[in-house]
Amino acid sequence: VNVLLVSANLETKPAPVYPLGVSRLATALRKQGHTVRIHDCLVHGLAELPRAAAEFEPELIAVSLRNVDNTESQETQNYLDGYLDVMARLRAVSRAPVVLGGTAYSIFPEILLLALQAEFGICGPGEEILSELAQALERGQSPETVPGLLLRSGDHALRTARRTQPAAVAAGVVREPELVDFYWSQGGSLNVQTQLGCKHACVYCTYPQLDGPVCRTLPASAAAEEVRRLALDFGATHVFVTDSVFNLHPEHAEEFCQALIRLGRPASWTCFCEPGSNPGKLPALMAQAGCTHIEFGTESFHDEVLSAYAKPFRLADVLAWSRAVAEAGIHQAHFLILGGPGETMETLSESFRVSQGLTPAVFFPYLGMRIFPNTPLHRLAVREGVLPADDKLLIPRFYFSEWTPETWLAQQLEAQARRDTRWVTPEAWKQSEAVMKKLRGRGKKGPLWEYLAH
Ligand code: B12
Ligand code: SF4
Repeated sequence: VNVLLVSANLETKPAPVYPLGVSRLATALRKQGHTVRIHDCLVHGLAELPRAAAEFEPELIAVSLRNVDNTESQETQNYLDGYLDVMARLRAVSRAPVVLGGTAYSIFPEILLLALQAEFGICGPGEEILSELAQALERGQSPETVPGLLLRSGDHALRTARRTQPAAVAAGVVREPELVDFYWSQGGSLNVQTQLGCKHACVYCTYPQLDGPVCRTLPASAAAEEVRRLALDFGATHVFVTDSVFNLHPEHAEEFCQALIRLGRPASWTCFCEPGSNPGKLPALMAQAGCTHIEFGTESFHDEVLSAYAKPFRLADVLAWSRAVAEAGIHQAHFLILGGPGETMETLSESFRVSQGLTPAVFFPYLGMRIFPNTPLHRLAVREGVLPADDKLLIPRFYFSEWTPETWLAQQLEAQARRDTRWVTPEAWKQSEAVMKKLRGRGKKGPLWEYLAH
């Protein structure tokens, strides 16, 4: 069938992000013989969407919803209105059924299916289920025969049979040259995925819901080959590894690095790491394989808070990783969530104090913890009576520890950012946009946050 794939994401901060999920879906659908057209609202324009949809005459429209909101309590940005707009433009010109997917959708499946009045929805990695849906439509079979689908019937969402196997991550994703040109010239990287899933259960995190708790890996050599193709085919010199936790399985991470080294280190790269078990030789190997930037989901520099957040590591691990990464010559940024469960005035000032010893490093603090449905944090907030049980959470809600109220916390952070400019508040990050633009104009690639560390 003719499938129109729409990337609805218009966000360009911190950088425009190549819609890798959409390319994965297109690759899977084309393999099955379907005709696919991609409309990326950022690249091709929202205004152009109706003309594209009318011209192509799709029999199925698949809309990818990436972000719900920016997870920031101070300058909250919500993307729902944009998604309603996309749906209205599509409905104005096409009667084709609409299937929703993507990370935003997967966090709020029923609510978004009904709010956007789509016909179908698919949670998590969508390659297999979307292909099965397209095939069912082609054969005139009922979509109800496709396991893992959410169907809208009036104002109700119904689930088809459960799928027994978690989706795998397949090799050989084909990128769209037109999109690559846009994202490579406008942003700081192209992207690659080497694995899916996370076995941990940090209190606030949606990732185990999005990708599943079981880790599925791409063979390391195939993942490295994708990096080589990005460099060869598109001239990419920097790649973002999108894995939730690149070093979740250190052996796989090592194999990926070794494969890149064998290929002659085709590009430099950034990834997310957990400062978990002993770093050993991994940071040095990563540097040798071209890794230049690591973003740590550290969240706090205090053991009691790390424990309350259910993080799978402690401060000693963070310090060991920080040292090892600095020695390997890799830039490091630590993302922190201030004021979540267990935070007190003492733990906060201790976090500020400990951060002084981490050099060179940049700190990106979030104030309060965004509460997402079906997370341990959601249950805690309801139990503590700070969130009504019937709050659907689509409008962002943030958890603040009773010991560190929001206004007080914001003042503390501002003071800390004045003392140590490596603490990049959302405001400072915004102010640095002009500098970033200048650097990008000079052809600098990568996340560029190391320029904020002075
Ligand atoms: C890597 C990443 C980043 C990197 C991206 C770097 C790069 N160059 O690629 C960086 C650090 C820049 C980033 C930034 C942001 N991110 Co981010 N990011 C991720 C992460 C870890 C992986 C995303 C990814 O690429 N996955 C790999 C691709 C292949 O998978 P995918 O896109 O999800 O697509 C699959 C499925 O979703 C599905 N699918 C997708 N579309 C569709 C459509 C249909 C119809 C179907 C059926 C299926 C389907 O099938 C696809 C193939 O398997 C996710 C968390 C996660 N585990 O998913 C968060 C995540 C997507 N990010 C999120 C957010 C909020 C942001 C920011 C807004 C944060 C901020 N305040 O700056 C920005 C926005 C950036 C932008 N321009 O849009 C949220 C989005 C949900 C939400 N809470 O709103 C997530 C889920 C994390 C979270 N907090 O819960 N991010
Ligand atoms: S380790 Fe990272 S991806 Fe895994 S549950 Fe914790 S925050 Fe989420």
